[in-house]
Amino acid sequence: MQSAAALFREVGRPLSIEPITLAPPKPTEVLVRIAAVGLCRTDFHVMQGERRVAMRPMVLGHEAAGVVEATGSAVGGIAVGDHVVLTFIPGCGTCHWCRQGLHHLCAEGARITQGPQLDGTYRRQDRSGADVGAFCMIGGFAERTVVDQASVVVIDREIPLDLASLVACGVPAGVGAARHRARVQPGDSVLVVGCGGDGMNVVQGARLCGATTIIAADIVAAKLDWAREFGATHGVIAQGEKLTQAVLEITGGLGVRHAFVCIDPPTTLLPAFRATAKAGNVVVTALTPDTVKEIAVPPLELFVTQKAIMGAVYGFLSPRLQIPELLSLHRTGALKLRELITRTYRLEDINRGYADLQAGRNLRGVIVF
Ligand code: CXF
Ligand code: ZN
Repeated sequence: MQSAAALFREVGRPLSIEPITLAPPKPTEVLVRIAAVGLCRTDFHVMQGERRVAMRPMVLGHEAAGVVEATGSAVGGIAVGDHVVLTFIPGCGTCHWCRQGLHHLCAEGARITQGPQLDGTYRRQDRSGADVGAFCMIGGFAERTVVDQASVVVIDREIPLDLASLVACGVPAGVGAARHRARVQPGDSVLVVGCGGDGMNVVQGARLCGATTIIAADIVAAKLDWAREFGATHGVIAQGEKLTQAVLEITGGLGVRHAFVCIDPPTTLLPAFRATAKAGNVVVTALTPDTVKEIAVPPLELFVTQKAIMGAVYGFLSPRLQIPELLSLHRTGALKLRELITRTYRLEDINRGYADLQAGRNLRGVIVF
């Protein structure tokens, strides 16, 4: 089968819209017609060479929702016509982590930047017959994809698929970081550094948890206005020491109980750490370019302040169990989704979408098919 796809061929170059040949699903796989796929910054990091992937060409795109068009002979619990969200880490179901329900820590997660399917083979070829990889074993920047059932979560058919795509990455990453990693409590104070796709969802996650001081920090003023709509109580346009100072002023010199590093950890982690109260949490939700091998944190400061620095991938939630839960929260009105989408694009316009992200014009751009 032929499918249009946006191919990552060269670092620093726009994605190339081309037809690819898609092989039919193997026994444990499904064919999915993509309905919507979000323009997450992670794919942009890959395009810029800041996050290396093992092969090119590769179909990027990992925040996708669609409709099942065919299933392999050994697929269970997924049927043709089902509406699905694809998870950017597969839940193999059998590793040490999956057996504990910790799908976000699945052992197979280590292979999501490699290119092949979960079984190690390829389903996509370009016009020259060369194998084409699928980022995160999804390859969502395409009309259709073939993925293992381990990457599929079936959802309620009533949920619009553009909204469903958002709960494949940015929403769980942010909301989960607040609810499941930091475990924000009613009355807590929170700082969110970087109010993009992840950060804005940390803001709404903190609000859901009952935080009463939610400080949004960014260098783009419009994002602070948006953040107030998602629950921020304060906005700070500052970086570095000025950011730390502003947060200390707002919190009476104590710092926040939880700080979230949602953009560029090399420059934001230390200011966020210093804006955090003693024994507080510093949660990193953002990628650091591969070239940066370490970030300095003064060890004596870490020791005496007794703060915890922690990572959160997929918001430390189990996508299989908790993506449907997030959609239920949306249905009750507790979780904003429609408001996250700033602009929609056609696949052919994907590079314009990333230019808009880069220019700070988008909270979430979404490709709608
Ligand atoms: C990323 C996390 C790091 C590996 C690639 C996918 N997730 C979402 O943006
Ligand atoms: Zn993402």
